Amino acid sequence: MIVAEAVGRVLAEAGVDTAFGVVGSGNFHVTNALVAHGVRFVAARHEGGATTMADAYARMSGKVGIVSVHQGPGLTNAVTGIAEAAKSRTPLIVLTGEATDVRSNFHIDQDALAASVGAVPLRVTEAGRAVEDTLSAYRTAARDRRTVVLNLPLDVQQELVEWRGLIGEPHGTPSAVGSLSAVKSPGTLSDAESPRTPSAAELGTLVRLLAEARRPVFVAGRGARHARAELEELADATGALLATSAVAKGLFRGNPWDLDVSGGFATPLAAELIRDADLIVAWGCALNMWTTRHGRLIGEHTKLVQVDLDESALGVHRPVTLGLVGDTATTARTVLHALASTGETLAQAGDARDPARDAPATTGDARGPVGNARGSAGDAGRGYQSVEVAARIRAEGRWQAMPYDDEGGDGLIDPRTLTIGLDDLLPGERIVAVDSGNFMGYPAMFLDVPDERGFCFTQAFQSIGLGLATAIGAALARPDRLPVAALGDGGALMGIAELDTVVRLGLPMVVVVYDDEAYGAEVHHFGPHGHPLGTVRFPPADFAAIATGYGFAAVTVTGPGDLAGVAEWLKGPRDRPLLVHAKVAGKRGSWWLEEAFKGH
Ligand SMILES: Cc1ncc(C[n+]2csc(CCOP(=O)(O)OP(=O)(O)O)c2C)c(N)n1
Ligand SMILES: [Mg+2]
Repeated sequence: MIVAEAVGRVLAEAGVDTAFGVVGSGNFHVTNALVAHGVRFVAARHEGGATTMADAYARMSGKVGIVSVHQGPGLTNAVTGIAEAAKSRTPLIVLTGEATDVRSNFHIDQDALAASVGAVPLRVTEAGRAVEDTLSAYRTAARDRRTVVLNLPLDVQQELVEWRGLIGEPHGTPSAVGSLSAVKSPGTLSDAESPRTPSAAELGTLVRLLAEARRPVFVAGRGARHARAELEELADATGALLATSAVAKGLFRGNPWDLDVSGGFATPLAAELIRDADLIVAWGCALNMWTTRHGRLIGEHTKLVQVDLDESALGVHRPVTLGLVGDTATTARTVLHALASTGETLAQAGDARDPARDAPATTGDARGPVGNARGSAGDAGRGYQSVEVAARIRAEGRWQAMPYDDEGGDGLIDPRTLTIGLDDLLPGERIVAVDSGNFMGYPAMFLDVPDERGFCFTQAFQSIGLGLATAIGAALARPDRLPVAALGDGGALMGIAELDTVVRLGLPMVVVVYDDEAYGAEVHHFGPHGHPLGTVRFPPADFAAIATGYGFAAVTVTGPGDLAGVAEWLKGPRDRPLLVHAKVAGKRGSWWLEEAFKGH
């Protein structure tokens, strides 16, 4: 077989089940080899879309993402998606043809391009190394959680290679193959393979800080999405409240101590409780300006601990009291054992009452954060886990409970009213993807998600236009959930080509367009300073007609009554996806956007 076929076969045999892409001559054979060996291939309409689909698929499935693109322009079209994946440390392989002859129209410096956005440029260098080079790329993606651009030079692709399987191939060492089985599922490295584990002294310090803390809060990030059980157990043992960064939203859903997202999307209650913490432990979380509101969510005397696999992530955004290098689940488990074996008395003085006796009645909100599989806050009374805090989380822990003045009318719906209405209508088993823009906080705050695999947030590069492709990749990873894409009108039109992919794949998706006929983020950024806004405002676009042209069903929403059309679609048969064109009121910018402007 030729090298291109061998590359596809290696990836299929390594465990890849789905690949995305746009096929040209330079990636035709490798893509067909993937298909021939049982991999599902999803043809996107733009390489940017394909890459973000693969990124979202990887994030929501826990598998290595694969995208296949043509050399030169195929790769340049993919670059924004590659940058997003690389910044998010998504295990992703970009298979790309490569025109090494400088006289080729397709020639560019693909290594420099990949490196410039933080991806790892690798290459299949010769026929005899095809299997080994491909396995090496797979390991880099899976084990090191990196986005790899695997260049397939056109001349090398055509060379003949004798297939001898993954084990026993001419240049594949047994150890190279042996370690492959350990990296099939990213994020599940065995303890022995973790690059480092915290020292006994570091662990001892964390145990002491936790034992001393009266109001500890755990903030879990992307690097803790596999560590729910361990963190909940440790939180219960130490009386900690639980929060997440935006990318890990949903991780603690159903836990009575879940504060939801820390940062710009935090409820006033979550912000207050996090600010009042005396110890914050960040688990696999960068503690960036979004998660900490530029540091304002961290109290003056709050001690800060950061646990991360990546040593270079420690203390980058905030100075930390203690930084530990290690896997979050393993570290939490070790700390829990250490606490138990040292017999630390964690119950804090002054919290000695029996909470089971005096637990307050619930607020009657049947959809509140309590009433979960883990039972109620019956153990309240330890650390920050008090009866009072439990009651406040029940009463004020969700954005829906916050009163607001509806600003809709005159053919426009208040985006909060829209989103709350959708939250009520859409089934709970959903997977939500959110694009970037002024509107983004509404779906991020008002649409509930079932768990951390119910929210896909491709926002590390802060690009608009990725939301629809994100929803497609997420939908394919979780076909059991209703996919919801929340987009602004600007981001929707930027990524519009993939509406075709949604229809072609038969995805039962709900695409919600928050249409303010503007790049609202820019309007609210510059408007208050008196700048002319003609460059960022647009005439009306008929999204319902556009979507119908692609084969969608569509509903135009100008007031709460129009949501009946969504209810009607939900009744079934859902044989066509639905686009909800919401004409939203947008006189004022959203307050989380003001946070964003401070970052510019
Ligand atoms: C690829 C890209 N281009 C431009 C921007 C700058 N930008 C940020 S938000 C935004 C407007 C988005 O408009 P829309 O999708 O309608 O959402 P809205 O802000 O109106 O809610 C723009 C142009 C960006 N972040 N990414
Ligand atoms: Mg807009």
